[in-house]
Amino acid sequence: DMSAEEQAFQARIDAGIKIEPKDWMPEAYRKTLIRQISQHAHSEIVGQLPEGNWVTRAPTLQRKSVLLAKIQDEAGHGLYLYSAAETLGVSRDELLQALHAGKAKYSSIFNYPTLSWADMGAIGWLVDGSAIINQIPLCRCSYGPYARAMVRVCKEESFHARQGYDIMMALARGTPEQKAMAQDALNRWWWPSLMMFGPSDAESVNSAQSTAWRIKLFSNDELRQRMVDQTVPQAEYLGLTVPDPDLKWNAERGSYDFGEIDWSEFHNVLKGNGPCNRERLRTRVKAWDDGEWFRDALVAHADKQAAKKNA
Ligand code: FAQ
Repeated sequence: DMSAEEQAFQARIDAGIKIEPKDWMPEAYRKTLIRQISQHAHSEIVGQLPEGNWVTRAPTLQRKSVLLAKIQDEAGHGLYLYSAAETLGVSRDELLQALHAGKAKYSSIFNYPTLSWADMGAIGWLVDGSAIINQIPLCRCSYGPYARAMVRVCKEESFHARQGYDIMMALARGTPEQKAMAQDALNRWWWPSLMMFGPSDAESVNSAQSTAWRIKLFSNDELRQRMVDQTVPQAEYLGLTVPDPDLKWNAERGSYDFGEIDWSEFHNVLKGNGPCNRERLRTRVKAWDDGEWFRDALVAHADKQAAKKNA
């Protein structure tokens, strides 16, 4: 049974009132948000790595500067999200330690390799496309700092998705080799992109409570369906084939039916055994260790300034 405090809290949520950092909240609500927001922050930061692989090999100066801008946006998103998590009483150092120790999750999608330039197109189109579908509703979620961070993040994500689709269009209209590269990237990124939305509703342990708290406004399967319905016509426009023999328009539902996701692959990636899990973690830990001298210098400088002021 809910306490009087919990009932009042749930009534505010049901009335669509945002919860702010200093408001009373159940410990489980705080914990759920720290979990989700920190996973989301880690995803933005680790998500820079697959694209970082192509910065020095972008085909033109224009493509390179656009890709750089996108990757820098992702750093910014990670920082807003760590700040939003900190409003819940956890420190950024604790969150990063959990990531570096391999204890914190980040999105499964960033454990796949980027083998060709076309992967920059497929990531923008499919991965940022999926991120937008998942994040637009989060702009209306119950926790104020998270909801507000999502507004700007979503605007930037739509630029990212457009740049990805623009790469796909250039390749799809290019030479047969270029078109084949685009098709290969779609083949490799399609299913992992569908996995981004999380387990099926039947398997989603956190959904019921997160929905009651208006952290989730749509279920994992609803958002995944929305992604398929939005993306299939975009693939058709490119003249590419979605790698799913079971994909079929269902006129009765007004939606596409699609094939079964390989959930064993998903769980394997979550356990740390995807193609790039170890490499991603190693790269982040090395970046943290290599930056130690700089963090130490910042603290030393701040201490010196404070000492001067107090003298
Ligand atoms: N990967 O009960 P549920 C981006 C975990 S976009 C890894 O359904 P929930 C932009 C889940 O955490 C990507 N783990 O959980 C970008 C839970 O484990 P836990 C980031 C996953 O939370 C683009 C367990 O499975 N976006 O970064 C995944 O209700 C391009 C059971 O699942 C967000 O984080 C997965 N795919 O729903 C950057 C959005 N799916 O924590 C660079 C915010 C599930 O109990 C380049 N997050 N799990 O140990 C969410 O909306 C939700 O957390 C879901 C999962 C929908 C991801």
